[in-house]
Amino acid sequence: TAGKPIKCLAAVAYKAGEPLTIEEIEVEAPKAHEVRIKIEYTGVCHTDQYTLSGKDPEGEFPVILGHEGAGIVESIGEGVTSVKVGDHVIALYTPECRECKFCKSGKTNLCGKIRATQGKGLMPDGTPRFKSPDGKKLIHYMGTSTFSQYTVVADISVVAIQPEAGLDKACLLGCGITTGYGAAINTAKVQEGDNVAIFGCGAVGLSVIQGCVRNKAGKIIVIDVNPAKEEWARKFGATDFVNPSNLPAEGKTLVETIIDMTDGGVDHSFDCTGVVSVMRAALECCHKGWGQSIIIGVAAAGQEISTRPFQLVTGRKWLGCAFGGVRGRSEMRGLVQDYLDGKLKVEEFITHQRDLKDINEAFDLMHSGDCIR
Ligand code: NAD
Ligand code: AHE
Ligand code: ZN
Repeated sequence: TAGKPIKCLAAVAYKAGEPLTIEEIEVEAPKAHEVRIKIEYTGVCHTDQYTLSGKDPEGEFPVILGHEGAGIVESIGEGVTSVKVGDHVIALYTPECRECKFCKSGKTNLCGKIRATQGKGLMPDGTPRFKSPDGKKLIHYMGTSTFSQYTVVADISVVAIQPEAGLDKACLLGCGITTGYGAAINTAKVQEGDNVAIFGCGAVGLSVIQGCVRNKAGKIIVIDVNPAKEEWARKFGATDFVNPSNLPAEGKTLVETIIDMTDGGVDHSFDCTGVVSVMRAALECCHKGWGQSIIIGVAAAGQEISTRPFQLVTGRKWLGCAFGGVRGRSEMRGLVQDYLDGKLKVEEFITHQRDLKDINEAFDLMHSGDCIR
């Protein structure tokens, strides 16, 4: 079928806030520098839910969501050299072209080459590869659209991985796990003995814990409003757990509690909630003079962060990252190897599995509190 359109099932988001519709769509052949992937597994990330809710300023409909997917290359367009038919691959919502200003800077993993069209839900040539049953255009999402049995991505938005990894596990390296692990290692550069506070214990927060454990952090304090997350946090290596609705010392705020636990504040904090008031607390529990806070959570359109500038004047730093600062094409195999060598937990994240036809249940489960991925 290489070179021809393929009919397959996809979960289409027709309208903000409404369940996805499973239906047969048409996926065109990959054009030059494009790759068509048979998606075998995909995670459902909080960011998919955020865009489906209508709160994403870039969100448009009808769209095929999904950005945490893995599969097998089905066909390639002209000029594709980085992957071949049959390769096991992970789709990359943060591409890596190695030739734009961003890639060449050596300072960031954000690649600028196709960001504009990706944000509009189109392939780099400005057109989509999906068509709905009535022939209308469907747009892409985050350059990946993994909620389809077949998808087309740019060749800079895909990486071949070790087939031994198992695509059901490997897909999770397409977003949540890489994001948290990378944020601790690449962005914060946690050092041995550093004290850290991690706000939000979902897949991203748990992965930050893993990065902190790998770099031999000192205290690893996890904060979550869901008390059931304490067991998860400790299993991954947290040394302390704080529930903001049930603080240990009366009359103390959450920020004061963390400052007291760490002799003046943490060296690094991470927001893995997307809640702007939490982002403020995460900054303000940092140690005076050097503590830094990394924003990972995605907040809705219109939300803004605030603090007293004094917090920064006195040496705290506010940072953030996407995809854990990871350059997917160069670094993904290394992460997969960490998993294969038993140094990075992946299968532990899989709490629920559903068929594509039941994807709306997967969205419901995401809110249930006992679901990690
Ligand atoms: P999740 O929903 O599984 O986890 C969030 C956790 O935060 C939950 O355990 C929840 O109980 C907790 N929480 C909610 N409100 C809280 C509060 N006020 N105080 C303390 N804890 C609170 O989500 P996830 O998949 O782990 O993703 C976390 C965030 O990261 C989301 O906003 C997601 O969109 C974002 N994200 C960003 C990137 C990136 O590249 N920057 C990548 C992946 C996900
Ligand atoms: N369109 C959204 C962007 C949200 C956002 O920041 N997304 C992250 C990835 S979240 C994965 O779960 C990201 O990659 N950001 C960098 C980028 O270039 O989008 C909004 O809120 O506007
Ligand atoms: Zn995600």
